[in-house]
Amino acid sequence: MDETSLKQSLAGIPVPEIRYFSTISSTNDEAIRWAAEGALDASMVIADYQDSGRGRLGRKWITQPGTSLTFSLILHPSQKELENFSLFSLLAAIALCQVVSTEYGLESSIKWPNDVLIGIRKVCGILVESSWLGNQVQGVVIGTGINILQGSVPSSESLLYPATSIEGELGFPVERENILGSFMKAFFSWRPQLGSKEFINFYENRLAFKNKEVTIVQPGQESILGFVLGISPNGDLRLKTGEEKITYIKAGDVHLRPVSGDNTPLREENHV
Ligand code: BT5
Repeated sequence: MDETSLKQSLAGIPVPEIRYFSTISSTNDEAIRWAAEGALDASMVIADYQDSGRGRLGRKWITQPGTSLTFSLILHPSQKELENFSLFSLLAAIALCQVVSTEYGLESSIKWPNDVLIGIRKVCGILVESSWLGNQVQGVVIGTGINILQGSVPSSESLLYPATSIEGELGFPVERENILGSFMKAFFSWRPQLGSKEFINFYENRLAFKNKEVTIVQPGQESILGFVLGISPNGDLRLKTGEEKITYIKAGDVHLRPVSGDNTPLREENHV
């Protein structure tokens, strides 16, 4: 991967500027800095290797050089997009699901809010962060890590949840640039549909644990037990928590665990 091959793979996609690094700490950190300096909408930071890739709540995103895609897109939301701000975190997950199914014939699902799974294994993690100027959003940074080649899959002891790669699922290697180009096309074709019925339906059709009983564990709060129904128009998880009771879980950090006794393969993991 280099600047030339990246530009070729992004031909025809409205990315005004790319910053490519062979090694960086975290593409999100660079993107947040760049957003504050005035990066244009849809500018992109991409790295062959991150040595301090981040997940949520101080967790790590682990990659190896030359094996995965790690990039961050800077968006300046329009007024209409600001009304659906919380859905930005679902957009990249939708785009990747579409690419892996239409181009590679792989079934994927989304563990709410935005981990992409193939079978029971995580293939992609997404970290959305915003930069603010006073109470105005200056930019949204969508950081995406996709395991492409099998060498990108971290050892199991460093993981909370089993992981896989596109190569591992297909049985043959794929070019990172090809997936990037397809992902970006899908991302920008879904962007105008943020919050539309199609957007919510597409997401709900791929929602992992649908109709399954899960436990939601939120730091400092009592766990909630319920059946996954879908999401609300603003991306909250909709759970059936009683005969007539629906509970909405705000997008944020939760541990979503299948309940003991449910014998789907997913419940082999104790931390989903
Ligand atoms: C995420 O956090 O899944 C968000 C990851 C976002 C990574 C991108 S890469 C580009 C941009 N720059 C950054 O610095 N970050 C973004 P979370 O839901 O908190 O999951 C983190 C957990 O995923 C870790 O604790 C591990 O268990 C697991 N994990 C780490 N590396 C992994 C990998 N390569 N594949 C699958 N799982 C992994």
